[in-house]
Amino acid sequence: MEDFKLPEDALFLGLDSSTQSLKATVLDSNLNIVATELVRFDSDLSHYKTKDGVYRDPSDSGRIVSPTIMWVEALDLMLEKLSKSSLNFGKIAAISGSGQQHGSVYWNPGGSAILSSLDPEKQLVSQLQEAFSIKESPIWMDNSTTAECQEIEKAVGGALELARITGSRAYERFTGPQIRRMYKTRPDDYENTERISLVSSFMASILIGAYACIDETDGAGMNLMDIGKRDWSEVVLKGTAPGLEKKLGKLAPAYAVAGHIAPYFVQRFKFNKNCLVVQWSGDNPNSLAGLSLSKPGDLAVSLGTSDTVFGISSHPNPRLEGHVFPNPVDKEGYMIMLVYKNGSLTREEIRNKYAEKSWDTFNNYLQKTHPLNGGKIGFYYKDHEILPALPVGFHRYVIENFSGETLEAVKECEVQEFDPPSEVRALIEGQFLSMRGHAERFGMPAPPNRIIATGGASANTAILGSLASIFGCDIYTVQRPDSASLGAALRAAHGWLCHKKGVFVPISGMYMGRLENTSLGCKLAVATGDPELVTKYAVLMKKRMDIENQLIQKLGRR
Ligand code: ADP
Ligand code: XUL
Repeated sequence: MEDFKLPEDALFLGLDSSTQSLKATVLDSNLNIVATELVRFDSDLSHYKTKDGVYRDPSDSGRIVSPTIMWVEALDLMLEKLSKSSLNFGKIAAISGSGQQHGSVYWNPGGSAILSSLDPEKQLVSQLQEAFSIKESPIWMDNSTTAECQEIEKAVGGALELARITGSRAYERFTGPQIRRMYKTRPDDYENTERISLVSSFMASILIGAYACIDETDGAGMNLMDIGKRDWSEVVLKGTAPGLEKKLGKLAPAYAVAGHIAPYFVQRFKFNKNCLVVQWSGDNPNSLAGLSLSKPGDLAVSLGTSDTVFGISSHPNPRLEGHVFPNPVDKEGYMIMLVYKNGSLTREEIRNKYAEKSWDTFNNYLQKTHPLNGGKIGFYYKDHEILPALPVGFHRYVIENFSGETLEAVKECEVQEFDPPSEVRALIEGQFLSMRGHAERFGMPAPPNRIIATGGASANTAILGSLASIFGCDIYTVQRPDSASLGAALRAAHGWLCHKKGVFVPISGMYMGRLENTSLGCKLAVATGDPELVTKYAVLMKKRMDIENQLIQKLGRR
């Protein structure tokens, strides 16, 4: 135990550059939260005129981007906010971070020189304006690269082969297809790109004043890395774009040190010059760390802008559905994950349309309607969905004669709309039935030992109640719903320790035997529901998956 002790007055900073905001969590050496901070893109940086942190192409091309420089200005603002609090930057021993996965940044040939000569008298935003070869970063919500996905899959021998190599078949939002699209549609800009970063390695690059490596975990969200070798896959790079390896730089494990903090931050904010920057990683991998997910029977459900379901596995089996990434805090292990695009923003849309724009009314509707919703089920896609790949549209059905016992003699009938309370229940039940159906199909534990819920909507216990009834297990939450920045702070401490020891040390050593006395401790939020209801939900889930298959046949993109 003693071996894993962190220096008594040291602090560890975790940042999370997510879709809608930049968040910060600071942990002390006992792994307790001592400070948090938030910069919201839409409201705190309203001059960028983003909606939900993004620009959506009105032409229905599926192109969704964010202004790269906005993420830089968010860092300026975050550090200013933190410096006005009582936080002592000089005590921060290490920083790490989390970035929305898949989003990419394109540096022009001057980028590296700008990074290494930042003037502490000026804000970052004014100095990095000219550092990028394209000014708008494609992000995880983008859906414009179906042709490139097909081309890459074809080049490597099919979707399953690509999944076997990289952990996922080609997905529109993954960085490889995005890069291929840039190479095809903007060849000069591609040529003029010196380096490509992910959101995670981009933010780390600013902090170290040089290009940071892409970490192996977030790197697996690109459709470019061989997950077995944890290195770029030659065959996939070749099928994506020429000259790519040089632009990507090297990969590094998530627990490695990216570098010391740049002199800019030492001079401007009084950071200690020995402060380490530990590799940044993706938001879902950081949440896995922050939720201290270490048992194969446990699942995490993140209800953020996207909804994700993830767990750990030692021998994953990549399939046509779902993703496999290296575990960011375990040298040999993997994380497995399902991702939905229609998460919180779709819940907000239904809340605004049917529940007086109020979570209280939304919850009231959820509580006053009956589980199984009298056989009313809905598919709500405000944005093109990923799982399964279906276009924008709402589809509602009533399952006639549905008792929950059997699917014999039942028949679905498509309808235009439900009453408002039933809309709310159909949305929530639909989202969680889909998660349960796909999780079981992907080989995730069924039922899970427990679910740890996180993300903005995990603050809502009415929503968590439905999650418990549908999955048939207890639902836990951590102290705060932003587990990604918490996980990043924990990984900062982990990376610091690995660096000090000169070898990889298991992260659990840092909190073993005292998890509940730290801010990582989970608490029970909702207990398992009625087992009879769980069985009935299994029947409804089967029906839902059947209808989903019909929708895929009718409307699916590929
Ligand atoms: P991200 O990290 O992806 O930017 P967050 O995890 O911060 O997103 O989640 C933000 C979302 O949380 C908001 O879009 C909002 O809809 C949702 N949210 C916040 N509070 C509640 C609540 N009480 N009930 C349901 N959803 C909520
Ligand atoms: C994961 C995914 C999203 C983003 C944004 O594959 O696309 O969860 O990480 O949160």
